[in-house]
Amino acid sequence: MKYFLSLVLVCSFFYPLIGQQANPPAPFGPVPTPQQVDWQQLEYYMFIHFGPNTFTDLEWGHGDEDPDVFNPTNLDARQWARIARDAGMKAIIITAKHHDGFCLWPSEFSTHTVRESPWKNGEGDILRELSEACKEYGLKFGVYLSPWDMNHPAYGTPEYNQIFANTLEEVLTSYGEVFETWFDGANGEGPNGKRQEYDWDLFHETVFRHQPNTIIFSDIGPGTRWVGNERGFAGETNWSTLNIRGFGPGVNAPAQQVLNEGNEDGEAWVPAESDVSIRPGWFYSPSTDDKVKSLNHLLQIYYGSVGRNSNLLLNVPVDRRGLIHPADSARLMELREALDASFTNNLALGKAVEASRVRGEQDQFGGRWLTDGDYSTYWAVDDDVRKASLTLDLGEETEINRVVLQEYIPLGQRIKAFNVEVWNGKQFVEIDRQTTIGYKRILVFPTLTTSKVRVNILDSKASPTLAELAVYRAPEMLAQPSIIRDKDGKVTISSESLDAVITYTTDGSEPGFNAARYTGAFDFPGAGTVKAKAFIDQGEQYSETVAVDFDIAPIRWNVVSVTSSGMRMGSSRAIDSNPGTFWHTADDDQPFPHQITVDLGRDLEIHGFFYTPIQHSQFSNSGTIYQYSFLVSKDGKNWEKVIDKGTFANIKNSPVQQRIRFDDAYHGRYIQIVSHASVNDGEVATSAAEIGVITKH
Ligand code: FUL
Repeated sequence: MKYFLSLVLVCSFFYPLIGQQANPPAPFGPVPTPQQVDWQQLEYYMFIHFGPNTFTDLEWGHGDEDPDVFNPTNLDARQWARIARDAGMKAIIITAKHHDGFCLWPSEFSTHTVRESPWKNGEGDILRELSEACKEYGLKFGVYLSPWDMNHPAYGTPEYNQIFANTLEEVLTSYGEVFETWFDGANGEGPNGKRQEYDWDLFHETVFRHQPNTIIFSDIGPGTRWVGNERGFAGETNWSTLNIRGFGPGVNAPAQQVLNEGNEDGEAWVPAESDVSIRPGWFYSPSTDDKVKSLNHLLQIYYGSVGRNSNLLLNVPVDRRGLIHPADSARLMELREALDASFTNNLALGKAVEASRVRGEQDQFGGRWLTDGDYSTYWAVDDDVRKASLTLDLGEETEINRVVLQEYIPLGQRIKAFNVEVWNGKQFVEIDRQTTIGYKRILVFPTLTTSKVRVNILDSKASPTLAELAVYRAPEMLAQPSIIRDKDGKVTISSESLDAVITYTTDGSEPGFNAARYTGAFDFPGAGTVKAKAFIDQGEQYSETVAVDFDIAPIRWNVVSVTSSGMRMGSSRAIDSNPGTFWHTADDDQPFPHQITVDLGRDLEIHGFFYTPIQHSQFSNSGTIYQYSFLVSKDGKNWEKVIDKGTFANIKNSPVQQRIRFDDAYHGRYIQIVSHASVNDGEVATSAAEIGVITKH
């Protein structure tokens, strides 16, 4: 009896728990492998492009370079690994073999390797040095191997596929664990002028035989996919699922936009990896020492990749000494500091979250798991639920400017639409509305003060799950805005800083914090001044005011004639409001004078004109007008000469926009600029980046 009673007591004590225990949601759609889940959590790691191109100043070597050029004076792979670790990166991927075929290890399947170079008298092995340095600094090690090989004599023949597989085997069995194997899909001509038909099945089988846990990168994975650009930005909508059937790496890849955004109902789990270089090129060049991307630019890239459900592979090219240049390492440390200062203090940690729906009403799937700082626990809802709200109570008025959301991806990517609202003391107001979340989504918004944040899941492919909801108050970055207007009179204001609130005016007044907020491009086709200013710290800190004077936009303007037999560069580029493009006469041009005649579409009161010479450094000042005449006409037939043989005085040394004002106003619908001489002696050519009229007094 005693025994029976205690059994009843024990059972009734446990019964409620056992009885209401809800099962976790079943995985939905394609899900990541455990290796892909681990890989996704690396988030940020280093790419290193290094090889003969580093010494020859090329982006693509041709495979015929003398191995003697490869001779770093001070190579230290431990310096690379130390910098990567200090930068907060979790791994390094190196170009073991780029398109020139040069192997950074003494491969027995090539005669174009470090062994043939003078570096360490041909005894060196960069993969050995780097893989050991990675171990020492707690980093994972990965390799980029280009199947395209402009050096190998067998490239373009069936034998080459096996040779490449042997190469893979050699690399993947000699240097310990390789976390990622990076396949470039490029497929150009080899030394015999032939292309190779790649045997991807053989390559993949070889890779997995020796490195079963590696993540294979290519346009279509299978481990991770190219993000569709080399700028470092994933789509705002970014599914980790992709349709791969019928596609291949390289020429057979899905469209770049598809790679950028994934496919909502894609058949395979192939998450995006964003590869981008910290400098303009992938390989080191002394000419880019002063062109390392700014901190603001790198932060934009971080939020555009890691903040949009993609990993970030940031290239830091090693220099000719075999070291990371101080300009790059200094910038990486600034980035690390900015990210630490932004994301160390999660203001939501341990705070209460009220969930409108909870799976089986069970605590094990409740809102509190969103703020426990542990990715392996998650909030979930019943299978038939597609919408829900999560209200985070910060307990007191708190300054915030970042919200981070993470889906629990082992169960698949589910959420299709969500918004975030904050409590303003009276009601919730929306601050952002987006589509996908995935492994990680970071929302950036100007600093605000609130006590409650509400996340509404608005639509989901299956019952939503979320592992984490975090909020932060990141230090804000200030950057001066820039103002541009297109041919149709639409003004765009941008700022390198994602934190800044931008205000603007169009009436000449000073833009204060309470002036109109810039939220998107606006029409401003007439003459006038647009002023803009960037604010952070709720208006406490601000940039200089930027002002741009516009005259009427060239809407419906037409070039009616130009001197040029061939129109080498389209003449409409001289009136497209884009100083980055230009018109240039054909090479077989007629002798001076040259002219360009524009129909302004209607009669205007003309007080002057402007001429912007070519701004493109590559074309320097070819065809820049030195001596000019300017004519006006009402009907395009009878012309009035306003200026006869004037000169743009210092235009050769200072190729900036020239603004010429007339003593009197002229009325006309047609204008003609005549060139009598170029700035270059003996040159018979004319060009213009922009021309236009001044209609303001
Ligand atoms: C591209 C290559 O052609 C570039 O040289 C660079 O290696 C980049 C990461 O991938 O496809």
